[in-house]
Amino acid sequence: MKTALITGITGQDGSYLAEFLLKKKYHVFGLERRTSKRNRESIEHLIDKVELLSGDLLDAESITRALKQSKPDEVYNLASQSFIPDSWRQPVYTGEATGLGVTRMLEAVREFDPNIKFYQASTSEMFGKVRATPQNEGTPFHPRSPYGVAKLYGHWITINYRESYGMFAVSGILFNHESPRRGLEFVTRKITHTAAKIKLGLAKELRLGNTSAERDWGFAGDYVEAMWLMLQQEKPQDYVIASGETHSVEDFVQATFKYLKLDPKKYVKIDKKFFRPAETDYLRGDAGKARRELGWKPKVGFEKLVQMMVDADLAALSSSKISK
Ligand code: NAP
Ligand code: G4F
Repeated sequence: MKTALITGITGQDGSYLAEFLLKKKYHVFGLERRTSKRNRESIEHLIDKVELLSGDLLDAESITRALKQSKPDEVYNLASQSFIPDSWRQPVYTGEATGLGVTRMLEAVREFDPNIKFYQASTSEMFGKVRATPQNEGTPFHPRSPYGVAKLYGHWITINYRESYGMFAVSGILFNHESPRRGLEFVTRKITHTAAKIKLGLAKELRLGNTSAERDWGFAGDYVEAMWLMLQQEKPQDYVIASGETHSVEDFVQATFKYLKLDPKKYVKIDKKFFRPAETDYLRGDAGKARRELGWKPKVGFEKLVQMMVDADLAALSSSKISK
């Protein structure tokens, strides 16, 4: 039986990855922050199946303690301050958690057991103001947010530990991936959740920022498999994981409202408050290397993703409406 330690287990990807690894018969440990309000909604159904350890990427000792307690074969470093607008409001904190946090993880792994395989959650936000389309592993980076800059540091320090110490440390450069467990502040879930509320008479409008921005969206459940596959290879390498399709935020709105048989013109308002100081206008990934070498490809397409998220929001909101 293999053992894995997942940082960020309470997040969207952490919960899907924990489920995936449990199906593969892993012993799963998760690093969880002590926060004023416990955030276990996405892993409530897994609480008896995983072991939660207290820790924070800002606290090196807590990471070392978690490694000693779990003795993992594989570490998946998914924890980060991942909401881009907050990275302008808290740039130093974002650098600490999303950037330096990776070094704390790598250094703790190196000192405890350098044979542990390490996965770093890199991101398409590192491409930012894109220099070529589609973006692949060779495309130059130009991050457009403090978050993107911090992630780029995490990306390069992972490569540096691989090259300096021969560690099996890899980065998955994942393009946007969504699900019914996506945080409500991210645009896809904000759209499906608010539109479902409108449908049920619980909201009157949906306020959005830049609806011209274009993203390469996939389903989180498909993308966690790629993380695992990267750690099963002979050689440590970085991979782009993407759907290869681009849609605008406006397309996402249209697909959601069409599915709910609502007219978006009646409800969607543009609000300057949600525009960013600098924007990543367009992303489209080329996951050809992952397809060839990992045998990975996405299963859930754009329309299916939208419908899955809308259905889940409608069901959850309807049941909470009934219980009130
Ligand atoms: P998410 O839902 O925002 O989850 C982030 C997780 O990190 C949460 O469990 C959070 O814990 C934890 N965390 C935050 N700060 C921490 C700290 N200082 N110490 C320990 N844990 C901390 O993110 P996600 O969508 O699952 O994404 C997973 C990872 O992939 C992130 O690193 C993200 O930046 C990256 N990524 C995501 C996407 C995407 O489209 N989803 C694409 C590329 C890369 P709490 O519950 O305590 O807040
Ligand atoms: O859903 P978003 O907040 O995702 P964003 O900024 O692309 O970041 C996500 O994907 C990255 C991978 O590329 C991850 F690394 C990162 O951790 C995160 O998971 O915004 C998507 C687009 C942006 O262009 C934004 O300006 O939607 C636009 N948008 C328009 N109105 C909005 C809104 N975004 C949000 N969050 N809220 C709005 O009201």
